[in-house]
Amino acid sequence: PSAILLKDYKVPPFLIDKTELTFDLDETNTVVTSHLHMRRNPACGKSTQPLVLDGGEDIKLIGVAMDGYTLPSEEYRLVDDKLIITATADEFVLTCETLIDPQNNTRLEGLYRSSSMFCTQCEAEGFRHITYYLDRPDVMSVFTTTIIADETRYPVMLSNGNETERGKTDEGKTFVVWHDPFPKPAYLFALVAGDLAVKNDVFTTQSKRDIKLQIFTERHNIDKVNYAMEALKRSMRWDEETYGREYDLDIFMIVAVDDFNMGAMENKGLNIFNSSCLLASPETTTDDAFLRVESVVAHEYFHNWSGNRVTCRDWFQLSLKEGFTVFRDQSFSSDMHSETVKRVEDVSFLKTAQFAEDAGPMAHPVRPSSYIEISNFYTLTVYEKGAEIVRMIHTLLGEEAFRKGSDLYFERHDGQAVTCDDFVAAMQDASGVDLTLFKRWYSQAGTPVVTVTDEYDEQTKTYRLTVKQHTPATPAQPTKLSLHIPIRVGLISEQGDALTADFHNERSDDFVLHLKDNEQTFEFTSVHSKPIPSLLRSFSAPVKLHYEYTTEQLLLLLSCDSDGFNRWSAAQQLAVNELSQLIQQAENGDAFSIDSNLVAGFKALLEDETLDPAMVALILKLPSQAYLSELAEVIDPQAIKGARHFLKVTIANALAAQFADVYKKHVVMGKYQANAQDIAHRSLKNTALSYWAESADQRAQTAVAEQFKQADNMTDQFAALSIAVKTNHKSAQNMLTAFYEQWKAEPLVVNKWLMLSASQESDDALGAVKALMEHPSFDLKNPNKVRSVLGGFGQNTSGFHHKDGSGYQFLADQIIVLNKRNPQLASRLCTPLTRWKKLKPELSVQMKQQLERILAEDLSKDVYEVVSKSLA
Ligand code: HT7
Ligand code: ZN
Repeated sequence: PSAILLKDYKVPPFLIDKTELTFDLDETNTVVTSHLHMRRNPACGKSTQPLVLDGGEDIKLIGVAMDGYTLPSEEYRLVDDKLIITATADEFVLTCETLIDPQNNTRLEGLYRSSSMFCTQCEAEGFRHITYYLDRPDVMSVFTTTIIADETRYPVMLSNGNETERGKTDEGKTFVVWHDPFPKPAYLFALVAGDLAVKNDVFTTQSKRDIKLQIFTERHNIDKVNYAMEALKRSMRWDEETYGREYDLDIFMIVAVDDFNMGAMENKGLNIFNSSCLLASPETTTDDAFLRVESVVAHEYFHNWSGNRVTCRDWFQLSLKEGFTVFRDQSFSSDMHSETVKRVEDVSFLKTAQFAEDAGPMAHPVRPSSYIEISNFYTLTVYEKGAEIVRMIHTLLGEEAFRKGSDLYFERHDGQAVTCDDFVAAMQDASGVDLTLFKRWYSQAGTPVVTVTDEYDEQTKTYRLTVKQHTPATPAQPTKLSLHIPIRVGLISEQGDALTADFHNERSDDFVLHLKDNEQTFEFTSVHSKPIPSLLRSFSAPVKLHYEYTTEQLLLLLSCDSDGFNRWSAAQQLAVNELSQLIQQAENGDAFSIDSNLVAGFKALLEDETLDPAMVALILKLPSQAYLSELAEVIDPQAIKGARHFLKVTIANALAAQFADVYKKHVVMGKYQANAQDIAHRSLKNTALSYWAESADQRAQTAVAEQFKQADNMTDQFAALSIAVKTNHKSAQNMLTAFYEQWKAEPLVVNKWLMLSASQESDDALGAVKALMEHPSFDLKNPNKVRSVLGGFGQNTSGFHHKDGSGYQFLADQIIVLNKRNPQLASRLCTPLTRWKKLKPELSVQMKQQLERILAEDLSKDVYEVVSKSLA
């Protein structure tokens, strides 16, 4: 397969002003008729280029006509899934009839079946699996869609826009016509048909228009959409208040489907959701999952402006809509709950997963310059690092100018398909802030390393920070340029108070430094005592920061920094320092020994009742095995696991009484609510239990079993079960069995059970995972189930990283099977194998062998791209 390059972008030679589609729905033989009102693109001048329409290997062309004239087979060609028509007029109506088989569409792209319904997924290039089309985001068209089906089986028939007509065909079937007045690219097209239940609501916009809101699910799930509906209304209000964006159509619909490759899809007026991101009830959904529902509902809704009204010119610009929309959904969640907690969670995820991507073989810029399969570029870099870029622009411009920039962007580009440069230009033009150098963030891959040293001159009361930046080489980018990095800094006295200083004619204790060169020194004057710097406050840039903090300084920052984020960051650094030593000891075969500073810091934290329980819980969470792997130069999974376990048990035994006390104090009384306050208490309570259960105090074991039995909500029940499994509770197996029996009718809960079971460490972890894949609740067609089992197995150190390589071989076997059935899913499952170069040599060689074995297969573009780049 060949690569597509950003530099080859050309405007489309044809435009499609109107798209009229008719779907005669049938499980295995759906006939799609399209009438495309086309004309040559005036931007191409006088051209005679042939018309080349995208298609897929899974669609069958029945016939093609131009202005009503049926083309004989010599007047068109089908080459490499493309329909080519050499001779066309300047303006014409092209009619295509195609036959598709939704029932056997296991790729879950285009039109497919999920349970008993029909649904679509067209981003990025799924529409070409429905009919021949100019399937690219810069071709925007007004769609009218007619759905014909047997109403007894498919009483609900939906598409984008407004329903304009409904009636009976001559054969007695029902037809429904939908018209979407907003021109859109084909990737935003959607169709759903099924026997669905609906929850209705109304939202009154700021200009007093009533919008009909509808959420559709399979009948047995309709009692689980209240939370999503409320989240939708909060999102609509927030977008009006924060960005001045009002909803445009008269109706907004969401549909939940069980089989879905990603989280959700922002189709115009008809969002389609993975049911795991929409359905929620206290009994079946954890706090984390509630928050995820809220943020995904918000994310997809926000796309109506940042993505749909203003869309991407080409797929290289994906972060234009995704980075901006992630930034918007993060800000929304932050406003709805706690700003610091949200920031810690987002940064922790970025530093674990995106930094690893940036350091691996698939590293790419936020605006990539080449791809083989675009589905592989829906990445943490495009989404999360893309959001960090928007956040940095927000920091550079300030709240008010950022809003002016956003207003200008929407005003300038409404109804257009544009680039990341257009976004930055609007921000620059509205604010007057020069973003020329800053734009390098879009084109340069890799995580910059920022190293800070300092000196304080007692005589002159001057404090200097010398800051250096360096970005390591990434594939295809051996040399790197310096970036414009905003570094928020605070100064703190050795007593823990804020310390003011003069810097650039401003007296403050909190500054934004603009690092633009490879090395710069920043001088602060009138600083009355030697400061401890609080660096990169709120994580003002996605970089790796190095400063030689002493343990005492970190403990001071942990207890005194006014920036909540950096208090967490100090605790993380303390734990990382401790764990690095333990990992080293494990690798050397030495006995474990720890410093007691972390224990002292945690003790103070547990005894301070004035602190926000959510923050205390976050600080107590030890750096994950995945994050420690990202930090390691050479990954030794067993050593990391052993070190982490030792530290947790040591802290647990030293502070068992405090953990028991905190556990009891933070029990939430009353009816379950997914609000910030209750979530915070549950989080601290369950974190305390996870430590207490690691201690020698037997009462903790009883508490775990009691909580499992008596919990009235999934957060507490699942926390108890997970703790039991992770601490080898004597009843862990019985609890797992009881949990399955209790929840076997709830697929989303069963997925949690599958994941936890697959992650359970044992001598025969692989055997256990194989048995799970034979379990009646498992279904290879369902991506959520595959991700649960294989994702859980990926966290199973003894099983996945078994020294005989059997864990890697098993994952490779699954990838090979899924490569044909569902290439997008298969390709994502490759991620753990792409880290092979960083593993210790005896494991690395085995992982590499499995990648080579996969590469020898007849591969989809998706899997080929990831595996071949990993081996390069
Ligand atoms: N914009 C949506 C992306 C998406 C997707 C991409 C590839 C394959 C399947 C997919 N499902 C959804 C989701 C979003 O970012 O909002
Ligand atoms: Zn998105």
